[in-house]
Amino acid sequence: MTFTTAPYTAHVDPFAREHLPPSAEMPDFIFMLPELRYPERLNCVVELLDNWLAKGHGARPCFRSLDRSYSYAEFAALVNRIANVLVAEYGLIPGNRVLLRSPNTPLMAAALFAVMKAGGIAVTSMPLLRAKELAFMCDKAKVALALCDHRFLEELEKAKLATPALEKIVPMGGNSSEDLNAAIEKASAEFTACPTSAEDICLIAFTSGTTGVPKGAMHNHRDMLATCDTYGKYVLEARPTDVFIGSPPLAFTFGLGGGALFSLRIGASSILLEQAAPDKLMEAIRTLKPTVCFTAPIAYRAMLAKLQPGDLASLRICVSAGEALPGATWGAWKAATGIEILDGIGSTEMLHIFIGAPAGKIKAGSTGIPVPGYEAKIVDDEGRELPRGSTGLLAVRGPTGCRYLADPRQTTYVRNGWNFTGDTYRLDEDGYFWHQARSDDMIVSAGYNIAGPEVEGALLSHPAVLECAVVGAPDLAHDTTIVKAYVVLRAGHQSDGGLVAALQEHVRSEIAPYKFPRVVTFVEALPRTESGKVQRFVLRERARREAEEGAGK
Ligand code: 3UK
Repeated sequence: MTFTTAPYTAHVDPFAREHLPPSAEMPDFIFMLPELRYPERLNCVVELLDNWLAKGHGARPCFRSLDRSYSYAEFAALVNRIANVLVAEYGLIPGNRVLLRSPNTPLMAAALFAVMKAGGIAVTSMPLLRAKELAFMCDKAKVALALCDHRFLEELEKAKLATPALEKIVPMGGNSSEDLNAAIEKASAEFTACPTSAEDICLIAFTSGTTGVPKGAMHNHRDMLATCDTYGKYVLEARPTDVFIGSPPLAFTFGLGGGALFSLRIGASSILLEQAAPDKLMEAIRTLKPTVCFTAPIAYRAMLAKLQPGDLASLRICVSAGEALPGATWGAWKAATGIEILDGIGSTEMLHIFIGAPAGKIKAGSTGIPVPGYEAKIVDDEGRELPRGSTGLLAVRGPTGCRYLADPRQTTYVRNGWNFTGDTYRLDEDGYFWHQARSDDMIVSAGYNIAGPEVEGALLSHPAVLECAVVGAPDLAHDTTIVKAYVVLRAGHQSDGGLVAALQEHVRSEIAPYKFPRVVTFVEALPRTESGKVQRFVLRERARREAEEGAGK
């Protein structure tokens, strides 16, 4: 008879453990760097917060919003008070899921870390999500308790009617007697962290899903630190004196890292903005003088269009992710600010960035090289590794990886231990990775494979173009697919036939002529997901409709 000892866990509620993918479907986790050898018992909040107090750094700035700042000591006390309320008032048991719904505020960050410190699992949701999406998440992750900014209750109340899982919604940040604030005031500022295992799940992040049903990506306490000790340490190279700012929501793991984890790991501070559209972000940078900025390519382009000399003088590091950063945007930002944007590809499944070059090693237009601690390769459809110089599917592995919550799509993302992100990349002779397209966004036209983002990059280098997206459109008359561009113009440019011809000519002179957009349609804005990505499938659908309508005329 053989006896196996179950691995240590502090979770009393076994839900997450029981809904992990079977071990045969797990990605390989590799811990090559010495800093990635974490102890078996690990609560990430102790490492990110309590240890700074123990080191006497309690008076240092930790988080601030436009109207309030918190030192490390104040923030840690807030986390402890919320953790006490969660356990004593709402009966949180280690392993329980807690939904968080709020714009980026220090209170939202404190609630998130309180859940983790108490051994719970934070299920983060973006404020833009509607009742249907929230109900889906609560159902899927069996969330009984939700903490919700008092201004965003309505959709969640509606969701509660639609799912039996959700039992209680606690408003936060308001003045009502049921508000978390009221309970916090009475709670103790001391709380001993739940002695979680490094492998106890502490976060379920739902993919924003450019298509299809969202997937819940599960991450553990070790993962929270591993992203800091790889990307944060070796690529970002931020310092304790840095001040972070950014636009992505904390509910998007890009924002969780950039807005909270990376700064806490090194004892630096972070500015959380409730509203972070490019204008507001620029205004906050001007007045609060942060040094590190996290945002998406579209925001860098929007800021460029409005930049006055000296506006962003405090910044020394800029990070871009979520979509490919075209070389044209990189170059224009450098010319205007002197800063070389760090592009990086990350995913909800991998938690954060796994390919990206550090300052001084950047090739404009390329995503970069694997982050230390990660391995990346390009493979063909059968999973065979392709040599440098080839284009193929991106596969990665490292200390973090994909664990979907009870989802058959696990075997699409993870194959033979490698994570397949769904992107097509070219690996150049120097080992740099160049994003081509989401694999399902590749356009096959007259026998050629055309990567929409390459055509977009060429269009963007034309002065009239503010934003654009390129998709394949049916050409019903010739039974083929053609390249179609949807273009948002900069103010002051006229959308006429002359401009269409000029844009087409411009693309033909920038890249191989067969890639030029046969059709150019001007639009006011591009459809985007709540995390800011262009929804090319919406445009493909629109292009199909337009082709059919055109044929019917
Ligand atoms: C695409 C990129 C080219 C790519 C994310 C940083 O975007 C994040 O996570 P999501 O789950 O989407 C993942 C997919 O987005 N992508 C992201 N960054 C880039 N494509 N260049 C890039 N620099 O298709 C990827 O598979 O929403 C980004 C950190 C954490 C994240 N969750």
